[in-house]
Amino acid sequence: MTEGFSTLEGWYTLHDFRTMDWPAWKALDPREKALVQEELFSLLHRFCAIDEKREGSFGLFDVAGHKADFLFLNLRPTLEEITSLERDLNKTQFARYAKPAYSYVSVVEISNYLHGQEKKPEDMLQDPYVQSRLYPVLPKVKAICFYPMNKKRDGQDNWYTLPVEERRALMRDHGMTGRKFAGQLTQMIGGSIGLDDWEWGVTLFANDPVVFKKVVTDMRFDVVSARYAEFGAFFVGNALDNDQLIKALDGTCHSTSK
Ligand code: 76R
Repeated sequence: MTEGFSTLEGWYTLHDFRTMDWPAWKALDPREKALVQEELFSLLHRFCAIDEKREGSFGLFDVAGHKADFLFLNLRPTLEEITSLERDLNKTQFARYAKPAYSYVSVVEISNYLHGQEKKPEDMLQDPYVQSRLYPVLPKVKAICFYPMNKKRDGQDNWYTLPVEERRALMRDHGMTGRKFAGQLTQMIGGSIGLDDWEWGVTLFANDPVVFKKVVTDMRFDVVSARYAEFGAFFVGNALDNDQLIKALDGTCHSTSK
């Protein structure tokens, strides 16, 4: 840990992207389809109940493009709960039709680049704002954008050899750009060094997906992104409630109440 810099960690996250085998799904007998959906809904009810008890958070999204069809996004206090819920989904009949497309594991992270430089981590943890960022209720907005990213370690462009003061100044500019979008966008940063293939998973939530394009474009002009950022694949989608999910699956289900 470099001097003057620390991170706090909250809930573990699993972004579980699935691609539907639509021909197999369409070929299912309607009664069979209803049973598969009912089993899926009982699992989704459990995920939602955890959200209500504040023992994690859950969101389901309809992904645009061919990279995936659905995103199951789950946050939990421990990695054991993450592997267990992943298995629960895999054991459903629905998983025969909803194949793994991509996944990302991280832990919600906030850094003290801008806040709490003088505060001890244990004092920062008392702050209700910090609590709400580390243990977030996923916002009930229309759209989501997810992508993994790194900070470069490439010759002169090495984020990790920059002095902390320089990183802090660059992150201040990043934060200022971000704040121009206050009220239109929520960011959730998942730290994934040592957990997955990239260093962070960035999840953005907004009602208008155009905001994703605008914020990511503006940030490309900040030195921290222009010079040091490397990006993985981008995923974008719409939030799905139970009724919309049934419509998407083109089926019927008796136990749709949340
Ligand atoms: O003000 C604060 O409380 C937090 C300031 C802040 C930090 C520390 C902040 C603000 N971010 C921080 C950390 Mn962010 N963020 C991204 C991306 O596309 C790109 O170019 C980058 C992807 C977006 C769009 C975005 C949005 N942020 C980070 C980190 C960890 C870096 C590290 O530790 O080195 C990453 C990888 C990252 C990436 N950021 C904001 C936003 C927005 C909209 C804000 C202001 C609003 C907010 O605080 O939520």
